Amino acid sequence: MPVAELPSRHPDPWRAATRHPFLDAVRDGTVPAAAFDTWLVQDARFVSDLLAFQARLLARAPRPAQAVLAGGLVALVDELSWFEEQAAVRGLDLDAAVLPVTAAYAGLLGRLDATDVGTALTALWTIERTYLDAWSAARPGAPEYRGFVEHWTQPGFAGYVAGLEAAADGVPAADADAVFTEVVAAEVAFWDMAVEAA
Ligand code: HMH
Repeated sequence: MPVAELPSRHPDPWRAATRHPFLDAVRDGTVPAAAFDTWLVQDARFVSDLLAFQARLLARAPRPAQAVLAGGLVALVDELSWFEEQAAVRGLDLDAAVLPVTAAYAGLLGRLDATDVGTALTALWTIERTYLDAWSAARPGAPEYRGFVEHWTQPGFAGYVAGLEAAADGVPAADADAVFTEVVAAEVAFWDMAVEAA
């Protein structure tokens, strides 16, 4: 089954992860700055965890998946620099305590190391496709958050997600539905954290 079929196989979890009240509030400008900042600091931590996971995945990836994974690693390093700039502008401490939802997501990434490579690639595609669709729903974004919405809806990001899709489709996954729903649930919990921080 192509991974692109997964969202329509699990429409309710998919909608919960990609049409979340947090993104509605980013679009409408009703998200409190403190809640956004809490989310931003945790997301920087997630990206750091994702970079480490993806580096481990590259080490065991089949030849056709290597280029997209390596390109994604460079993009994640740049993303961490971008988070540091945003944190400096907003006066945020990126070394703040890791919240339980962020630690739980890191645990999921760690468990993916022990899965077959097709399952791990399906998970990575799900992580990025969820994020792309969620931010796309926040377009154009309230003026104070527009830069973030534009950052996470750039054409280059969509192209990267398409490359991950091809990589995931190139390797069979033991249980694509199970890993898809587990990742989507982690994404919902991550957005919920931002709303709870309000
Ligand atoms: C929670 N999921 C979450 N944060 C991100 N930055 C991405 C996906 C995309 O890398």
